[in-house]
Amino acid sequence: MNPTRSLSSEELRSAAIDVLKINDLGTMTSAAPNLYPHMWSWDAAFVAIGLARTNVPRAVTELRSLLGAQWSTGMIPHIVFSDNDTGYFPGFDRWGTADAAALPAGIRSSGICQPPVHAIALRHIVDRGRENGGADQEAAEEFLAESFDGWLAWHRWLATVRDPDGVGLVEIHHGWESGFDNSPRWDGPYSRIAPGAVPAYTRRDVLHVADASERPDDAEYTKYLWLVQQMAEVKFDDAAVQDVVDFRVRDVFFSAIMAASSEVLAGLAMELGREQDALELQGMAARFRAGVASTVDPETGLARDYDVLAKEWIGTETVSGFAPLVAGGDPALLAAQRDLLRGPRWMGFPELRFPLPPSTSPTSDAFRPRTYWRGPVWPFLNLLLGWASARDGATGLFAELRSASLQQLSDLQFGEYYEPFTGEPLGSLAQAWTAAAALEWMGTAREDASGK
Ligand code: 2M8
Repeated sequence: MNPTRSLSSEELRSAAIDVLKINDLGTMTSAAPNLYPHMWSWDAAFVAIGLARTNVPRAVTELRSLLGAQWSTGMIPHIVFSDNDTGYFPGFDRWGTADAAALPAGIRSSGICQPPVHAIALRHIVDRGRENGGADQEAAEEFLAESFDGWLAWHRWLATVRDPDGVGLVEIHHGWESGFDNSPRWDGPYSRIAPGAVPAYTRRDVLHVADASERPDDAEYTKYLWLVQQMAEVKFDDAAVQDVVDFRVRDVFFSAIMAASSEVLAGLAMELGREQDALELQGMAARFRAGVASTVDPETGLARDYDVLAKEWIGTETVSGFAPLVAGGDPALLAAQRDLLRGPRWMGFPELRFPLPPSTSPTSDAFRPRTYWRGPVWPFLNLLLGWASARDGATGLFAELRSASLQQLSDLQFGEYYEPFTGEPLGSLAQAWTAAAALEWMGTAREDASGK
């Protein structure tokens, strides 16, 4: 790109569409061309949001493929392995899920899950279908009716198996379930894990990034594999996993997505005339919203995770502390969180290339500007924060996030994550959910910036 010339939105749109095409494997989209040659659960939801802006039937196919891998328990697995096995590690065999009773026949998947963004994606597909009318509307409505029970089963599984005590927080059993793999949020829980013998392995992820130090280190990786092994030993049976696994954390950001998505799914249930299901889903939304709000540290104003095994709060200053903004709820809490987000520890930190929240606050000792989930800016997260801001009438914050995100993404690299001070794209390039975020930002109207 010629830096002296400003980019037209048509150029950005067509570059983003190209990235989704490069990653298109037919009925699923790889998260990235080389580093992640399979379908990831929450990536697929964001990809579907982007695809809904350009091709509603293809967006439907994305979610249909993901739902096709749903376990008989209701769990939606975090990776659905494609046939395009270019050596991602750990692959299907290393996961050991072939012995899991709940794995559907003919499906190759991992045995853990990721945050439930899917109902939000379904809402986008239905809305775009209705806007376009005709065949798009038909495809979207048909998919809504056909898939609703699957999404409901997914939410029920999370609300029961992963929150057995009804505290309104989802318990996770691996940092990979959070999607924030090596975030400093998980340093405490991982520091207490002493892995047993893990069979020898060769990492592939470090071959696909310019600098291996951006990725989790080998000691972290061995712990990741140890947890997989613990779960595989009990064949990924839900009750048994909870008893044996060395990582048990109530993840506040996952819980916030559960709250927001349950509310959205309740709205879709009403449209289908399923009032009882809508009431149940509204109940889930209220419970998880309250659970998220209950974690807020009165001193920092940030929401916190809870380490179940160590019985302690995790107060590291990461972007997950803004979980209430995603969950929605008490207007005073949301207003305070918006002030904090715009303040000097986050979007207002003076040296930022673009005023967008880094994954860890630059004021924290744990901040690392180039290391994966320890500091870089993640574009898809900004889209989620923008969506929640628009939902809550925070049009000012929405417009700020939108404008800075479109500037960031005009480098046309669609980086997996970005260095906060230089704006350099890092990790994988041509990352599918980053391209999808660009398409969705472009599709949303410029909102009146005079709002909250
Ligand atoms: C990253 O996670 C995978 C493991 O699930 C990996 O590092 O191999 C995370 O950023 C996760 O949030 C994301 O869904 C996945 C694919 O983009 O990559």
